[in-house]
Amino acid sequence: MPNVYGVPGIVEREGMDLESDDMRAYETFVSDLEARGVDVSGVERRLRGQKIETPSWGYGNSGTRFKVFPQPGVPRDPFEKFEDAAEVHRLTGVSPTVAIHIPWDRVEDYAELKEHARSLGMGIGAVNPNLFQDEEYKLGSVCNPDANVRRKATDHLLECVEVAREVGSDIVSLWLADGTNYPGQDFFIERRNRMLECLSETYAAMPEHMRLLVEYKFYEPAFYHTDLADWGAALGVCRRLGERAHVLVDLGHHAQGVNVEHIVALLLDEGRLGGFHFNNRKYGDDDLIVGSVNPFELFLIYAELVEAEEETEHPIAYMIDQSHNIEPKIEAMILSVMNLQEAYAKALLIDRDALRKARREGDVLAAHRVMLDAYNTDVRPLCAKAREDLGASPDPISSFRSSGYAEKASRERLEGSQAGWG
Ligand SMILES: [Mn+2]
Repeated sequence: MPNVYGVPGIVEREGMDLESDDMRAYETFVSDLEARGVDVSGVERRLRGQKIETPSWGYGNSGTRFKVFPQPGVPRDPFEKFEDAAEVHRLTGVSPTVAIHIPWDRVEDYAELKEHARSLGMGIGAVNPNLFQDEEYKLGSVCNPDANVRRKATDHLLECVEVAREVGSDIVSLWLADGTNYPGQDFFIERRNRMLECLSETYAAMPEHMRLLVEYKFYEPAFYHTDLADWGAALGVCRRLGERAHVLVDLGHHAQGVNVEHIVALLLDEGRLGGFHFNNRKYGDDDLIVGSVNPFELFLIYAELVEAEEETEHPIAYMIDQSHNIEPKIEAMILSVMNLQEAYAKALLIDRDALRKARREGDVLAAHRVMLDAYNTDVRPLCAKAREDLGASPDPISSFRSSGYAEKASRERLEGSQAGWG
């Protein structure tokens, strides 16, 4: 068994003693990294500074088109979703904010929700409008041929700007389900102009500190064309709106084989990378736990981010967007955050000087091996140490399992409902 820092070969014990074997094992691990030229304290500092936002909808019941499997202890209202999220933050130390979804998280008094979050040591993050669930949106929301429907959609966007203002959030994060199902159904360009008109009105209503994140997705629910199908379409719209409109990359929203890390690099270079929706996929928009199917891709995305993130003018919003249909939700969220910590840690270990040299010299495999050296390093001890230093848990899943939180929630929360669809 690994010890509390996950250093292999040391037996795990009750009542860890950081002065003795655990700490000595970690020091050996650190000197090995330092011998490779790694600035370990710098890596530890950046790991402690990482921030991952979890989504309120990731704590509610969810399902596929075919079935929602309810889970015991699921939150009954937005307040309880924040309690679950606070548990994830307590154990990981890096997830202090929660994205909310309107109307799923609509409450009478947003100041009360904000205060509730604050009392848990949490904050409210991105506000996500819902432009896909009402009858009127059958032919789209902001792209709909009917001006009355577009008015309704725009009013909802304006409501979300207002909610963001009330809860002290600086992000409205937009995903459109708009598209067409059949060739000839509607005008591509007219639809785009309708969208630009609605989004311009929304953008103009945002206070100076607020940003609009524009998410794209190549298909679904529309199956012939999608109005914001890819990063280029999203970037074009952002450019038309203004400096505070940025592209959001959801890892599950590309066709098979698309090089997502390349998209990340391009958006960084354009100064328009606004944020991420982390998840993982095998086939479609599967919304599985980030890093579960393709951890190497996640590492390569972070490899592009680590150099750029300290120089970007605006902070990049790192958010999880997942649907935990069969797995326990809080544990799934904890594991997701840990996977993101590990991907980030590995990317921080990349020997940038060696990489630059190999690239300049055209040494193809030397450059590739620099990446493999970082990727193949077991960074769990570093991440455990960072969590420990933040006052969180070195071993969050075990801590959660022994805390009794899930059992208590199952006993006390009866008749929790699903996140909002089905
Ligand atoms: Mn998303």
